[in-house]
Amino acid sequence: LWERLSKKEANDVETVQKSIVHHVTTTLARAAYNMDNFSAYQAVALSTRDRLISRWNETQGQLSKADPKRVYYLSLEFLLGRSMDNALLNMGLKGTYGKGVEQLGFNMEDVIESEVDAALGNGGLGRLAACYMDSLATLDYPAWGYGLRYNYGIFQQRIVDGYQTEYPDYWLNFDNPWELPRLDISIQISFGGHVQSIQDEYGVTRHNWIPAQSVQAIAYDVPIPGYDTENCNNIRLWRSKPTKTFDLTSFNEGNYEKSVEDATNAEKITSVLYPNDNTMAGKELRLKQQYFWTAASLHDIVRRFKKSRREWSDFPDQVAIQLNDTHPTLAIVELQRLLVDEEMLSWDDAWEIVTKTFAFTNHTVLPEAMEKWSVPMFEYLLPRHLQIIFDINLFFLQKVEKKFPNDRGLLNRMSIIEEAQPQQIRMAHLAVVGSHKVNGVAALHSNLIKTTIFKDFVDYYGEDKFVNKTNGITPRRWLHQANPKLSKLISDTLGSDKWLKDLSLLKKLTTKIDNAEFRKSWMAIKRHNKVRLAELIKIRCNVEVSPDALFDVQVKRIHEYKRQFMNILAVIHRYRTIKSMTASQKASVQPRVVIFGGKAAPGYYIAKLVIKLINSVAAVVNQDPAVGDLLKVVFIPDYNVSVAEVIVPASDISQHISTAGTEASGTSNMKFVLNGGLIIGTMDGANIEILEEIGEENIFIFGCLAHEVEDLRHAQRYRGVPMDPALQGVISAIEKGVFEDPKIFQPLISTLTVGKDFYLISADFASYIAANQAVDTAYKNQEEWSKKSIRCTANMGKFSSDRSVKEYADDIWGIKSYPIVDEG
Ligand code: DL6
Repeated sequence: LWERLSKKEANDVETVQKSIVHHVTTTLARAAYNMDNFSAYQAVALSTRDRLISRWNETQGQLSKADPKRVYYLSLEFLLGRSMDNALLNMGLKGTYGKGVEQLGFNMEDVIESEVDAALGNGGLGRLAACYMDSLATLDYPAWGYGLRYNYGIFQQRIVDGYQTEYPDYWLNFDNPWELPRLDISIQISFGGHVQSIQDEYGVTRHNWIPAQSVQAIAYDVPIPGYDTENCNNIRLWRSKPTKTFDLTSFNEGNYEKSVEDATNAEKITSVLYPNDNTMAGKELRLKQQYFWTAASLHDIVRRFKKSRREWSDFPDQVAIQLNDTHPTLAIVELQRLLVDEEMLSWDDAWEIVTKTFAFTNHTVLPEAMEKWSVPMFEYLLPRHLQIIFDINLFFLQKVEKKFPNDRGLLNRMSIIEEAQPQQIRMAHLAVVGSHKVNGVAALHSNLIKTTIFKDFVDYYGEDKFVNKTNGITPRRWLHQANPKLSKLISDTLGSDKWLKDLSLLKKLTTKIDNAEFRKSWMAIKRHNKVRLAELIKIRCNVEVSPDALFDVQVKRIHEYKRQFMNILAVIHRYRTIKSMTASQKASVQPRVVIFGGKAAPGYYIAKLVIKLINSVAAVVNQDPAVGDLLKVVFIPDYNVSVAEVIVPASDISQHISTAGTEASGTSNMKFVLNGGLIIGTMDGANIEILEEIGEENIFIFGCLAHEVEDLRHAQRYRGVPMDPALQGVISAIEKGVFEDPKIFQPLISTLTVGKDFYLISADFASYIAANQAVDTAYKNQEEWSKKSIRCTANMGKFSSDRSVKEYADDIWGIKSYPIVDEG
């Protein structure tokens, strides 16, 4: 039906209402008068999905015919958040649906808020993938994402007695209208067993993998509409199911329980997202997930390629595959296996195709995040793949040896196999060796990887293989949707909403900086957003905060390197300072609300203690009459994309304070600044490029530089540099029991003991306190602050994910836009 709707009809309020009511009465089997917000959401979602499907079909149909080169973005995480508002916006139907829904007696905002987040990711890496999918679709690039359809997304966080507790996120409870199950697309994925080696008729040794078990991968497609275009791309998520013949033997032998148990094991593969961010869990099930996903995706990609009946040597001209971190690195090995074992190509021909096809994005230099797999475990699950990895390594090291003879140390360092007990496979090395380009995600980070973890590889391959692609964010979600009032003011001021597709146009806002009326409107919107956040804080934390105070935000995963610990220590310092003041001194204190949010990996003890400390400090500070509204501290539980959409537009200042050299890029820094929030941060990740764009007078920078870190660590370890005196005072207060039983926090405090302060909290503490004071002083001058705020937004053009994906497309993937013609 929808296929045949003309554009005019599709945009007609009455037609929209009919389709909503149709879904209520048929798909949902409810009476139209008996709708609550949630069923209204379901019906609107189903109606929206009809239109998405029509675009999806048109796009994929036209692309199948034209068969341009496509990019496949392999990511174990897609942190999409809510879909409805975004889908309506991108398809240009927001106004029509808004009217239709209101006329049916519902408030569109309530309907939108009934949607649960699709939270199939941990943090920055997964959200980046979601932003990139939005930009790829918007720029008409032929692109598909591939990932896993977890039954459980990132856990839900509740705070009980100040501690984080985790609850399962069974997000599929009410069906997911944003996915299209493709039950007919089923791929068999095998594990275990052994390898048979035989000589073929030409005397060539062929390897035959005889697996021990197999499961099915079932496809679920998530349409991704571009903004202001007919194009609709796809994310294909795989779900594991038992094969039809799954363990029929056990069943036939009367061992019913065993056959059911094995079936459950098959389902387990895509059951849950691993909740670690920047740490490696090393679990067998995780390796199974990675192989299951990469093998299913490659099978699908190869099947599509084969339809065109081209030569194998054309494969890299038709297919680009981007590895989002090392998680999908097995795809390199799987493609080599398919080409050599199944398509009978020679090793060298196959390897040339493989290395021209793949490119790899590195997202971290933290040693604990580097993926390694134990050789025995790997061999048990993937015996043939292990052989291939050893062969890739052998041929690679032979070439290294040829270029740099007699350097055993170098061979050891570069080897894909680490000689430990047991041996380990270094996935990052495999990803570098199997890709034609390797990129970091911000300028500093891309330089760091060249001088640290991949230094030997740069010496071997040369500089050209290692490039930078600074991250970006989609302005559609992170300004237009999250901050509708600011978006409207910008469009009204610039005379159009073209900036949503060309963020550099924001620059023209600078001409308005001296316009007092404009600044007033600008700041009124910020205040409106702060009122909204204050309401959320009241509901979630039961704390009243004043929207007139300075809102200071740190929301991100809780990690030692991100230094939420340093933030709360500085808050304690502020608290003690206020307590020591006379009434007249207090009168000049800038009131501040310090807002934290973020999840800690469930097994990350120290990170969880940081959450506890924040909540213990909040409990004391928030009810201390000597402090009143001068300082409030809140920890907003269960931070996710939807909560971020409320927090980001409401911040005055946000904290991006990682130890220099540890945060690869950061992307929330970009979101805050785009929304006119100033930032306080270290010279780390994308902070540096933000500074370059907005000017050093509009950002609060402190702390040591990346190249100073090693010396500082060395000095504190071997020269016993004493702890910063202000920090010492703060620690003493905790130890005296000002915030609950000090024994609780002892493990946390001992991370600061001289010689152990790996993240250099003590070294940076004085400059951090000074930077926070500078924020207070600057905020008091609201005129100047509003100018800074406008300058921030105006200069953020570079950080659109449209710019990022275009760079990837031009410099790495070699793909072109393919606009879909509206034949409706
Ligand atoms: O590139 C996206 C994002 C960066 O902005 C963060 O700085 C970085 O920490 C994050 N890295 C990871 C790596 N984890 N793994 N696996 O999430 O990537």
